[in-house]
Amino acid sequence: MKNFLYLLSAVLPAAFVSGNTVSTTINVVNRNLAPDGFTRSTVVANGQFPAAPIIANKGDRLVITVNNRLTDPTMRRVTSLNLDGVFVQAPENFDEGQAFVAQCPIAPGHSFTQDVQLDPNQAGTFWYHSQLSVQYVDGFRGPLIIYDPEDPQKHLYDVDDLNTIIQLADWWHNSSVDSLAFFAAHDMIPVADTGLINGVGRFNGGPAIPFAVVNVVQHRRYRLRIINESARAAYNFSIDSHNFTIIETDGVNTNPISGNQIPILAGQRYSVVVNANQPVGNYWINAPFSGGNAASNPNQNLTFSRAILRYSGAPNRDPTTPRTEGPTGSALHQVVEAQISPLVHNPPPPADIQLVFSVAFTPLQNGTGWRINNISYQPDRQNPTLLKVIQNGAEAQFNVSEHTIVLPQHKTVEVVFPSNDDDELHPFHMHGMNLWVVKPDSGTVNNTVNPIIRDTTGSGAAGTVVRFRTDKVGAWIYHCHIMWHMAAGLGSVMLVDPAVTQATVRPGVQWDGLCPAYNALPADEQ
Ligand SMILES: *[C@@H]1O[C@H](CO)[C@@H](O)[C@H](O)[C@H]1NC(C)=O
Ligand SMILES: *[C@@H]1O[C@H](CO)[C@@H](O)[C@H](O)[C@H]1NC(C)=O
Ligand SMILES: *[C@@H]1O[C@H](CO)[C@@H](O)[C@H](O)[C@H]1NC(C)=O
Ligand SMILES: *[C@@H]1O[C@H](CO)[C@@H](O)[C@H](O)[C@H]1NC(C)=O
Ligand SMILES: *[C@@H]1O[C@H](CO)[C@@H](O)[C@H](O)[C@H]1NC(C)=O
Ligand SMILES: *[C@@H]1O[C@H](CO)[C@@H](O)[C@H](O)[C@H]1NC(C)=O
Ligand SMILES: *[C@@H]1O[C@H](CO)[C@@H](O)[C@H](O)[C@H]1NC(C)=O
Ligand SMILES: *[C@@H]1O[C@H](CO)[C@@H](O)[C@H](O)[C@H]1NC(C)=O
Ligand SMILES: *[C@@H]1O[C@H](CO)[C@@H](O)[C@H](O)[C@H]1NC(C)=O
Ligand SMILES: [Cu+2]
Repeated sequence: MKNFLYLLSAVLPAAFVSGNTVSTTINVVNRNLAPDGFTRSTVVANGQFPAAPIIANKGDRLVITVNNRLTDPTMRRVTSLNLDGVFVQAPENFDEGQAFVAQCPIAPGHSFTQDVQLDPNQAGTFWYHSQLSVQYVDGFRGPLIIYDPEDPQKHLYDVDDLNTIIQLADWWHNSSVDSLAFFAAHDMIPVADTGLINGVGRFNGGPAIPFAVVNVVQHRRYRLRIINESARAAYNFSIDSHNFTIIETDGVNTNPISGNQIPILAGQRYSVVVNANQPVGNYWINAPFSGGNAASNPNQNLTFSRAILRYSGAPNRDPTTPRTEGPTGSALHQVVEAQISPLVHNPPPPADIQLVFSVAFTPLQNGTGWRINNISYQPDRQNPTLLKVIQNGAEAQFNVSEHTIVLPQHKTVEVVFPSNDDDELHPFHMHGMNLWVVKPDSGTVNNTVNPIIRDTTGSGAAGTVVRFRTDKVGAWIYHCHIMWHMAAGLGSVMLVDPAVTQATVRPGVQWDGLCPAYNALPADEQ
């Protein structure tokens, strides 16, 4: 019984599910956009930033066709799509999107259709983005919401619609290619110019772009779905004069827990219920972010990283209260990961296998960068992991730098991150499955009774311990969601039973064509 949720999803074959099919076409294009008033070329889905939400119900099938129409040589012209946090089923590992692990990138002029049967038990707040290097920094990122018509938390809120999706994103004026070159040359991630909320923001010296508005009606309760789509920044989310109740972490229902501020790392999602129980008015939503400071980029101004909660009947103007970074001192009731527990009792099984991941950094100029156990992850750019496994099964060979860890099926793996002395948390994100966060950075004990369950958790100075099950065959990347760190080596691949992967994963002709098309590109287009 203790593995109830997991077992249920494992034994229900996709054919049992009678959901609808949600079909979407994403034309990935270059377009000049100015979300903060500064015009730059972007890489965006259907010409929009942020990309339009993909909306589904629990158990639906998602059929997403990506047409690569990229032409701008100042940015990467190949691409790939990841449905972040979605439990892609094991035999569909090839639809997972991780460039150089699950597939070759999609070449310009080519298409790839990802056909994903959603897990019958998975609902909540997700997002989709380019999973090629740091390309999502150039704009290809948007929300993916899986609604649950039988949401067990429905009694806690009245409104949950497109108006209540809150997307936090860091934004750079330079292209990600230039920024990555800067990082490699200086060992310093370029400091974001702007923090965007729902696609708008301001920077020092820029125009006064109107802040995003979340409209509410007094006395109604709103489920805000907050997505940290940042490539680096972590945000402290709060709303002036309002408490909120957290009910979801990364697609997992939680026991309701209240506070007035929550830190959100890159790649993490929370649903919070806000009761519009204050006098009719305009209130600041504060989302100051970390990641560099104004001293290293004079454009950056944390007091601009905000939106407005506007009650129906309030004047159409900014709040008149000071622009703070949220509650402080005795007024601060911060909710930390270690206090949150899943709604459905689902403790982790005892560990069968233990991995220790020591994270360290040596300067990029010396050719290494970020390392896990002294391995700086770099994929084999001609031969993605899954391709090698499909060709060679258990005999597949990997370079050390591919940091591929072969695991047996149906085991519980514990990953221990010893304390590191980095000044920021590394939000490690697992593809295809969830993690039991036995010891979050904010915890002091190992909780094997009711730990938080999510797919992204920060590892830092206090050390963390997570567990996951190897019940899905295939190659699943486990990486830091600070995409700059990942590009500099902070990743590894969990390869579950290559022999069974070879026997069961059947990608099809369109997938088979991706590598030949990619490998035929001139080097500067790859
Ligand atoms: C960004 O672009 C500007 C103008 O081209 C340049 O001066 C600056 O060095 C660039 N910064 C980075 C981090 O690439
Ligand atoms: C988003 O994640 C980044 C990186 O972990 C973090 O610095 C930033 O504060 C987060 N933003 C929010 C709003 O939580
Ligand atoms: C928020 O919660 C705190 C702590 O429970 C409480 O003291 C405060 O009155 C609440 N504020 C509002 C606006 O409900
Ligand atoms: C978030 O708030 C905590 C507690 O006040 C503070 O330690 C941290 O520096 C803040 N982070 C950001 C990104 O503002
Ligand atoms: C941020 O913007 C405000 C309002 O324009 C300004 O008063 C403040 O000096 C700016 N802060 C920084 C660090 O640039
Ligand atoms: C690179 O390594 C050499 C030899 O260990 C060392 O002397 C040098 O300081 C390193 N460079 C940087 C930028 O750390
Ligand atoms: C770490 O890796 C580097 C480069 O691959 C190698 O030279 C060095 O000996 C390794 N150090 C340890 C402690 O394994
Ligand atoms: C190692 O990587 C290179 C390309 O970087 C590739 O040609 C070679 O086949 C790889 N070796 C293995 C064992 O995968
Ligand atoms: C938590 O578990 C890890 C890994 O099993 C272990 O190394 C560590 O000592 C435990 N910590 C505590 C406080 O029990
Ligand atoms: Cu990191």
